Amino acid sequence: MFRKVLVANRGEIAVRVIRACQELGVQTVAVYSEADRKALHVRYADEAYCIGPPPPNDSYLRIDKLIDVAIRSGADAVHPGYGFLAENATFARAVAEAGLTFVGPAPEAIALMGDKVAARETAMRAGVPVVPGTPRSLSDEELIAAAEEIGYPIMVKAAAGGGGKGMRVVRDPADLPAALQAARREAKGAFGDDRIYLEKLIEGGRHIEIQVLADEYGNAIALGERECSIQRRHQKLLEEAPSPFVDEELRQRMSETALALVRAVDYTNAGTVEFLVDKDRHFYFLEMNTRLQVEHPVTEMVTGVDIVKEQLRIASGRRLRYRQEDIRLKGWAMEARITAEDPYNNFLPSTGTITLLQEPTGPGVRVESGVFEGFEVSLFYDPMIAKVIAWGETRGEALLRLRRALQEYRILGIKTNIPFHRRLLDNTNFIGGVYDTGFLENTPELLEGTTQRNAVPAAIAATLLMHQRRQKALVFVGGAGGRPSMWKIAARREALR
Ligand code: MV4
Repeated sequence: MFRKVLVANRGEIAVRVIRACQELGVQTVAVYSEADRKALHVRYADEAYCIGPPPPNDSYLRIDKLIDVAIRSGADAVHPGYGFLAENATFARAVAEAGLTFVGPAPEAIALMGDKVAARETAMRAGVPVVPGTPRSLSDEELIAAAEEIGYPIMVKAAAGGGGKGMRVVRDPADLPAALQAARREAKGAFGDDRIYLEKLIEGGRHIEIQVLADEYGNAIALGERECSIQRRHQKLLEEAPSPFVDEELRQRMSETALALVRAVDYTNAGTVEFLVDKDRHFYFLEMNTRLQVEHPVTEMVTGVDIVKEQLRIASGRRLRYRQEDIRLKGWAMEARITAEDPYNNFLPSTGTITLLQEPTGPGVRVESGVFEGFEVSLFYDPMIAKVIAWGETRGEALLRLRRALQEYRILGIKTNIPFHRRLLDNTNFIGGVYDTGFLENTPELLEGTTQRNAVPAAIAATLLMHQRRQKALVFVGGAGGRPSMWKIAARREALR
């Protein structure tokens, strides 16, 4: 096992990786930008190095700085987390060239799956069902001819895209030429690669992904599926494991298919094979993510496998601790991504100091958070600040626990999407597990603008509470339960004005 690991990330995932290292007796090196000087991952790591000003391009994306700190600190390995450089083959190569171990797959696998056309071709060769479409990227003339074969509606995709970037739907053949040009222009601008390809649009599908783990000795296993269809503009908001749509037979077929792709590319470490599943239960390969995913905890909760520890074990040359027959799904897990965004103002990012933070806990509740009271939420980074995961024996219990947890969660000083999640958990279609990738689009009442209730009293209470704490005066406002109530403090203070 490694002696020391550099975690090339920030926020909740950096904390998550540091925790796994600590449980394995591995020393940890954190890196931070000037905006993250007081961040939780800096506090929890054994060592921490400033790598520059807040903008990611000057800090968390600077391969040279990360490699320099890895060498100076004497780290043996680098864990990239997710986002930033987690799927950057150049970074993975640079880590290896510096004589360290990259905790993830080989650079070749990262590059292959990062090219969505090459990934599709590889999947086809491995016998993995792909959405009917063009076999490779073609010229506009060839694409227009191919579209007639595929049949409309069509999804135009960028080879260097992924995660929904550079995708566009075309329903009318007359719109295709312009759509191809726009897609190429966008792809060239965003990825420096204007190759595009076509697929038949699968409508009303569900985004269901299979978690895989593979060691360097040919042992590859699937850890069940995750349902990730609750997305807004290709940002996942809530995920669950298992999927309410998948039965044991479909799970087996999707898992075997995912493992066929894993074996075809000699994949090692943790990965996720994404599928689109249509209402007739046909599934099609979408993409393969060559990193640890945000939503990995729901799989951990139902399988009992610590995926981050297995990543570190595999990268250090150990064998997987599990065989496929050891994997049993127990219960149900549901994760809500907590973001500093205003769900009543088009999910506009919210910044500011967290003046009050009370995290939920209790039976079956897990919080993965990168923030604390007094933390300054900025616009420099992704708005996701934490995840709440609830486990239950049944989907109903997991849902009720998640609802309870979100009622307990108090975050003041910034706006969060918690009110959105609470409305989602009250939606009858969601409660019934009846939803697909179009769910949010088809349920506008979950997103429509309303003023945030109790926004003003909450702000008063938070300010007073902070003021109160500074004064260290104990103002006890006996409530029925004898507990000081924020509202009573606010009311009393108002009365004293
Ligand atoms: C599709 C699709 C329907 N038909 N491809 C989204 C991101 C990437 N993982 C691939 N994605 C999709 N590809 C075809 N041919 C539907 C999705 C999709 C999606 C599309 C629009 C809005 C939300 C979505 C959520 C998950 C998947």
